[in-house]
Amino acid sequence: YKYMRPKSSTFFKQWAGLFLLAVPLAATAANDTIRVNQLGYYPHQEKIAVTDCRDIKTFTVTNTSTGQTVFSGKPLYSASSEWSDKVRTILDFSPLKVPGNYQLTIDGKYTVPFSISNQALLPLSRAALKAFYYQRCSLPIEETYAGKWTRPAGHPDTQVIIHASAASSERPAGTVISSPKGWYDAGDYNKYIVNSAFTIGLMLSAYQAFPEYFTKLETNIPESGNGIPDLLDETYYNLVWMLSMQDPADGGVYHKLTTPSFEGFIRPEDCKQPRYVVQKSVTATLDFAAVMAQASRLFTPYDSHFKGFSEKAIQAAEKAYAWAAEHPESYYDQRRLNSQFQPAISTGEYGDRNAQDEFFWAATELYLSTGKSMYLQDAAKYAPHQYTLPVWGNLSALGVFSWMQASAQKQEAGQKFLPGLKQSLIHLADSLIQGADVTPFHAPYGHHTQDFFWGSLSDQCASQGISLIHAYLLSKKETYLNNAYRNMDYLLGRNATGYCYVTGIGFKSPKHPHHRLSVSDGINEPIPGFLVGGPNPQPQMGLPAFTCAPDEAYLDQELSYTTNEIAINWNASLLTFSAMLDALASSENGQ
Ligand code: G3I
Ligand code: 9MR
Repeated sequence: YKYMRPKSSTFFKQWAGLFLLAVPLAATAANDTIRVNQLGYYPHQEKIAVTDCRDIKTFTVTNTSTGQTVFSGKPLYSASSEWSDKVRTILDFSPLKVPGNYQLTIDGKYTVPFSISNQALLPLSRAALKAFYYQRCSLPIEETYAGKWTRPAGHPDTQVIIHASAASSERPAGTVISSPKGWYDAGDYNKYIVNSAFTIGLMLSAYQAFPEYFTKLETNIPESGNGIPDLLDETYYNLVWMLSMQDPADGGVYHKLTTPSFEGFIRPEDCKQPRYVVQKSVTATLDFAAVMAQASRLFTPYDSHFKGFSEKAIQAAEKAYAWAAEHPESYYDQRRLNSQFQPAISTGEYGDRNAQDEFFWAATELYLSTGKSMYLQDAAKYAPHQYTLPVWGNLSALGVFSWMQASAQKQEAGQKFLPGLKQSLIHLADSLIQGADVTPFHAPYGHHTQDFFWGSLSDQCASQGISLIHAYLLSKKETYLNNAYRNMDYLLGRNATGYCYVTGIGFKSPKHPHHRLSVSDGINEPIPGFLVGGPNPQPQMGLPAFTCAPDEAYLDQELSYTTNEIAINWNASLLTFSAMLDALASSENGQ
């Protein structure tokens, strides 16, 4: 995972001095003595709060509308942090099951509000999906849908330059192509195929597991009310962009559409740097093939609306797959690229020198959509030996999820590898939940040093949660589902910093994400619905190193891209995690 940083940037110079003066190394606020899920609990859900207070005798829960005390209890257990002398005490109020607004009080001194609701995570699913609308490129973001976060269109991307690394005889360097729409990747304004494909693939994995849920999930976007689930409309906006990233001559797909170096913290409409498409890569091309094949299948029922998209997508997918099979070693290597071509490119790399998982996912989706035996053979050939968490750099889980959703007949075709992968998923689930209920935050995530790295709230915490839900769907073992909820509670506030890590949700949430759209819009509140990367003890160039525990290594600062950026793939994890839990909860409540 290599990337290069530009040597300096004005943004960095402007802010560096100020930052050193103003920033504490670990973030804690006064009023978060008791850590709870700040959004809400389902009636049937286990309900746990955690506090650093010592020697607690009792705690009580009061209904805030009636003033009545409805529950009192004693601590369940205490556990020390693996990295500091902090002792966390676990308070269990699971017997309380009546929807309402409450307040938990410890020894009459400290209090925290929380709620119980039949649709606890519905607002999160909505906000997490809506966030993609705000990331839309080349489009004015309208007040009707965005309220105060309205903005003019930026980055038309109708004049994108073929970079020397991407030159071909039909499209020599400097040729101009049109490649509009799509989502901005993250805090930056570039568009990267690998991450886009992972993002859509994961979102579609939730859709194919719970299609009914998504027919009801409306997010007030321009397409809402057109009879198509908003999730499909939203992903379509990015799929159309992706189609334009394929070279029609040979089927290969450009790795990314990017400025040579990152833009400053300016508004989209003020961005003037030229944008390029760079080298075709095997990973981008396979990810494109996978997601087009998958979308082709899932969009078929709505083909009259999307006017032939399904056919176009499957053709594009097959052509891409053929290119990848002929160029299996065409990895994207930015350092090598820069040693050969001008201008140098220093934006996100999404580098990955192993395409086995991409081959597996693409062959899987192509087989499930076309039934052609050559794809089945390749799926078997590239099938992983083990189940791994879904992350942008390892996509095999997306193939596994699709196999698990396929018809029994198709599953039969995968009998060489599918039973082993299911077993491996269950095995992973068993190891994740092992001992979770005696840890400081009462969750599978958050008590190992390796749980904290760039983007780990998505790539570890939510990915574990999603995997546990799939293990539950496979086995119907309640404990997997229960532990998935625990990771969600961690994301939403029951953790070492007390942050609910999603912008605009909860009483203590990130206010200064590394997000050019949020920083440059002149509005105080960040755009809502985004999951931040989260605690990450790896030092960031130019910032003081963290001296706190890894689970506290988080800064709510615009500069801190290693802990406080937002990204489409992270929001895909958030949405998938939240939507699957909410869909299961609504079926449990008979709604
Ligand atoms: O170090 C961890 C290791 O401890 C852990 O076990 C393992 C699990 O997969 O991951 C390891 O590597 C990390 C890697 O991401 C994999 O997730 C690296 O430390 C970390 O530096 C690397 O970060 C990536 C970052 O770009 C830098 O390349 C993020 O995943 C990736 O999300 C991020 O993506 C950027 C784009 O390049 C540009 N746009 C913004 C976007 C979000 O920050
Ligand atoms: O804003 C960029 C963010 O999207 C990337 O994840 C990150 C790492 O590649 O880089 C950010 O850009 C910074 C650059 O790397 C170094 N100079 C300051 C830039 C803005 O903070």
